[in-house]
Amino acid sequence: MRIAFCCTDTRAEPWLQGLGQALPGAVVEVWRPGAPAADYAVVWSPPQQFLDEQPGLKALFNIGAGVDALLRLRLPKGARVVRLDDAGMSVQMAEYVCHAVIRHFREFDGYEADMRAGRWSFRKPRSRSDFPVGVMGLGVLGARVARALSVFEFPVHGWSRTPRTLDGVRTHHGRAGLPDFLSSCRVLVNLLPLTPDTRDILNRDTLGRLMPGGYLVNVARGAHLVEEDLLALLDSGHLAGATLDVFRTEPLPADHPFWRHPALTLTPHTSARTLRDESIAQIAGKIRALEDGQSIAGLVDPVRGY
Ligand code: NDP
Ligand code: OXD
Repeated sequence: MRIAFCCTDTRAEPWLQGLGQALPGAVVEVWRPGAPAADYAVVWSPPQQFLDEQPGLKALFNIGAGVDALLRLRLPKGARVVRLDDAGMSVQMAEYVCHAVIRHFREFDGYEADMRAGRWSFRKPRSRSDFPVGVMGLGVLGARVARALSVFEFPVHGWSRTPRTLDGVRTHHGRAGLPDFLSSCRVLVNLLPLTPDTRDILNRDTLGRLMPGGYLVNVARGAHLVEEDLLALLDSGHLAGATLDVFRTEPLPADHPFWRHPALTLTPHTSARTLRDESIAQIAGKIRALEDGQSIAGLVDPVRGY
């Protein structure tokens, strides 16, 4: 069995070693133009030429959860597309989002500024019931985040494409359920995949439906958010702030207005990192299952886009 590794911005050596150990007998190598075609591929942002040279590929394993960039390419016919299915990401996402929501709710930025100014001053406790949180996307990551938030006793709402049930979460679904979902929330967390249906979904109209003093946490993709609309809603005071991990252009350009906005907290696309050992174990397990004719989780439907 041949496994081609074709991942931009990723050090190949430890992946080759890990996959080789997990799949004894497999030839695992970094793709070079003109190399023999592979049975399986492990990819992140591969060039089109790589895909064009893989006529017999059985499956493409994306070493991230989001496949929006991969689905923009022309894929080899008959190859299954498989995304990372948690592999240690959901706990990271739960940490990141709970941290962002609690930091805002408890006004820790204000306490930090007071501490730096040598000021001992209390803020009035705020009520959780005034801070309902909505999670857009109730998949592997969104469901974990919604459950984690409910442990802190925030009222939690969730929105998905099809109906979902989650203990402790009031769920809504479909375009018809969106207005009611949004108007029930003060804090909005985005964990949707980027598809033609969800591009630009965080805009003046949708964010404008949040309760006054709303707060956004975008940890999915930059192209979900219409950046000028966020700035306008912050400037009008309808939104109190946002924590953003993803951007339309990454790295965020040096002259981008987000860098200097006082109501924004920014991180460099790091809310849930790909963990190499967990990912190798998951991919190797799925290759073994496919070779044995078994079904696997994490298969992407290219028509649906996730
Ligand atoms: P899943 O595929 O498991 O879940 C997707 C969820 O979104 C599902 O609940 C799905 O609904 C819902 N959804 C999809 N389309 C729509 C729509 N049109 N309307 C309403 N709901 C919709 O994905 P994951 O949870 O694993 O990952 C989510 C995204 O997080 C990834 O696609 C990626 O972009 C991003 N991500 C970001 C990272 C970072 O570091 N910033 C790291 C990892 C992922 P249904 O349940 O009905 O199918
Ligand atoms: C992912 C990501 O999709 O890193 O996994 O954003």
